[in-house]
Amino acid sequence: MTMTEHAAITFPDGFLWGAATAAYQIEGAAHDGGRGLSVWDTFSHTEGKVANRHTGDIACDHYHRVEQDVAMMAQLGLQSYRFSIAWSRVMPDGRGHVNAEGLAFYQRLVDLLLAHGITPCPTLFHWDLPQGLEEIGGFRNRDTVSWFGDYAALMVRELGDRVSMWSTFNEPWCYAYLGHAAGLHAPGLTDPRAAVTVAHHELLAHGLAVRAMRAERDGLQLGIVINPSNIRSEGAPAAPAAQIRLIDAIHNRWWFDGTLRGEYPADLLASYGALADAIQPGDMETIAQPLDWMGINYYFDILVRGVEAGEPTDRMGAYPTVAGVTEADERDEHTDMGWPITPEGFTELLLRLHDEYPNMPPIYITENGCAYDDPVVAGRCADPRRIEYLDLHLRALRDAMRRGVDVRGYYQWSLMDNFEWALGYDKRFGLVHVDFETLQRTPRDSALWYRDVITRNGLAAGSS
Ligand code: IFM
Repeated sequence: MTMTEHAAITFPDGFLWGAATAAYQIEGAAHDGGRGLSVWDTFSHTEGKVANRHTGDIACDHYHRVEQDVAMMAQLGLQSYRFSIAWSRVMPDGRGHVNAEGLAFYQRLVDLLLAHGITPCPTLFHWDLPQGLEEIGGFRNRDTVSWFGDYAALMVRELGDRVSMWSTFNEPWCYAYLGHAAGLHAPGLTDPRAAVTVAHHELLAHGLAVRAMRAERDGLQLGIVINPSNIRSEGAPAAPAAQIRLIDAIHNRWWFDGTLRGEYPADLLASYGALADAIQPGDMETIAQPLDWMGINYYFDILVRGVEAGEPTDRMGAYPTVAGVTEADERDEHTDMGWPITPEGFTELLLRLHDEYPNMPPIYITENGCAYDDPVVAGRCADPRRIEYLDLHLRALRDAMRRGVDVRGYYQWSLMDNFEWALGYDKRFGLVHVDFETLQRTPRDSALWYRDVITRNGLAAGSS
């Protein structure tokens, strides 16, 4: 990235500023407090699945340091905190027995947040399915849909008096396709039909949970978190347009068409054929429950190219039925994840969603951020690349809002460095640096910069 001068910008009054995390990535205490195992415990303890044999056994030890962590959030000026609830901490087997100690942890977290004036925003499912459910088919098993509904209702009964803003699923595309088609995430399957079944059952579970939560309590603000991307051809040979459209259907349209229109993209259903045989009459009505908000996670545009004759396409394993394309070559400028930096795509994506889905509810940006491994030197961690990334993306977001997109808040990913799934602890997304030997937290320069953004409700001139 090159340094550019920018004008000061302000966000609308009441715009909500926060940061996000997820249970398996930060909590640790995998065997404490009556928690049951999840698919990520199994996966991370399976040889060869996670870089450096890292696991979430300890992670950031947030479970034992929750008081200190919430105090840190308050010092950083966060107005809201997005976290996820570990299903297996509150229902160790995913159904039946409820673990009071697990519930008490989330009650304490919520009470601490409220005591500091921070709005809680829990997600019910951020990929850590109870292992007990996986053993009877996980989300491939249609029964898991109603067990998810029971869990959602339980959480509203327990926390609904203090928490109004909830999301059901985080990035259901990742769980379905990275977990069941590409085999890169838990539970590690490479079975396209399983992936499509899970993609459908996740949305069905979302719809059922929304109904169950509303039946428990009025006035909740319910949403789902999707991770859409622009799909672009870059480099030679160009990717065929029909294949780009198919990737777009799998990655983007399935989720928005399903939840907002009550239908799946016809082109994708045609391509899937019998792979999509889990869909039953009446399911789409359940899926298309009215929503109070939509969560959008945006990191980068997906860049693909056509394949040369004989070149393998196995890197597109997360997109069943797509053929003849592969990931484009890495750009020179990228984050530690290898991801390109495409803030202009953020504006374009939000405008597209606004145009194509007239019934889109108000949007919250529920994740945006980047991995850069800048070290702590003499107690300070200077991370100018993260500040520039965030600055550029906030400007792109404000641009989309000025052009009519209704966005009510923004959560940076992530509050602190954490377990980056199959890549372990080396990819650092945090505003706060975590030393995984001592578990010491050190707010980076970006955390102090973000605190100032929140205070001024905008960006200063020339800050990137
Ligand atoms: O760490 C993940 C998070 O769990 C879901 N969204 C993307 C982040 C960065 O990869």
